[in-house]
Amino acid sequence: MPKMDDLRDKYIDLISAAGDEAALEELRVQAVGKKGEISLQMRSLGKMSPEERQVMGPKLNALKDEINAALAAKKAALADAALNERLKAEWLDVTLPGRTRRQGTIHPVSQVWEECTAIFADMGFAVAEGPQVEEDWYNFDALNIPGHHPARAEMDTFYMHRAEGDERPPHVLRTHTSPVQIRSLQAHGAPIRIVAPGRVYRADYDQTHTPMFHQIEGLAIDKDISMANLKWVLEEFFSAYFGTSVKTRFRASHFPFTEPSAEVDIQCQWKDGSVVVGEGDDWLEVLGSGMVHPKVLEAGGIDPNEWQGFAFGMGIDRIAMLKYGIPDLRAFFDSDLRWLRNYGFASLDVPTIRGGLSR
Ligand code: 2NL
Repeated sequence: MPKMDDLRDKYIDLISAAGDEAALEELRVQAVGKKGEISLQMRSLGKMSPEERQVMGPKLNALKDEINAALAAKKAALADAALNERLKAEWLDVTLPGRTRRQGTIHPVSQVWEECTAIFADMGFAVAEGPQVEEDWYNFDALNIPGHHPARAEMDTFYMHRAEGDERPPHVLRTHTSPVQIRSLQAHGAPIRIVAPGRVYRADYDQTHTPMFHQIEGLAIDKDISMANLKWVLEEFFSAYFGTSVKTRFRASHFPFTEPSAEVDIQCQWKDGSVVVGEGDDWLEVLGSGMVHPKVLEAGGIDPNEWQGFAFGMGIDRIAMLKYGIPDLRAFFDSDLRWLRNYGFASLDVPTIRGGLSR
């Protein structure tokens, strides 16, 4: 039988060197488990003389207690060390400043789009929308635009590719939102009062034209709608939109889809290179309009002997440029958005949280 002190020293050393809980458990089984070294010795007490047993019994019990205590102490020490490791690894400096969040903003064109539809909605116009890829019948024929009209040339209009043998009617990227209004007429009939805002496409690109731009068209059909109603609606609209009363000037014009037709100018003044609306005695052309052509009413399934009304079309981007003094249309769509702050829109690179870190 190994000497008790040797046994004690062996296990106390092993326990103190144990690297983790698993090693500690192994030592526990080895020392004081059912078949452990100390348990075996306890079992051998029965073979001892009573005198021997009286000495060895308490000694073995004390040793067992000491080893159990050492195991528990080491276990606690290991748990402490593990917690310290975690605390060291997972510390968090809650006093660090927050990360700067860049705040987005509505695009000025979207904002103007909404402003316009809201103003017309207040006057009783419903909002209509439709496809951007449109049958050429809806985009041109229904609007009394003849096949030979220059607007229908591939120079000016984006035609969708058609595979050989595709017999479907030609499709174009709509060049105005008028087809939406034809579809609304067909679907709902007269009377009708709608605006059709949306994206439109023409093959054109310079300081005042982009191949995609935005338009809002209006249509009011009833028994007795007149040019006078058109004039009131437009003056009401411009005054609401520019926030000041704006004089309008109607000039006789020509569109295939209206008769008579008028181009509409708004009162403005040039002040060192930029334009101010609602002042002065200069004029700025902003929209086209007229009484809907009988052929167009017919295309919409409406009897022109029974119904009549006005229509108008206006560029959203253009009146956004006017309101916010933006000189180049391309800035809306081609540039990144940092320029926006020049026009009073919070731009994407302006930190909006005070005290945030600058990058
Ligand atoms: C312009 C000209 C215009 C219309 C658009 C229209 C729509 C239907 C029937 C008749 Cl469904 N007309 N729209 C009418 C006149 C002019 O736009 O220069 N826009 C910027």
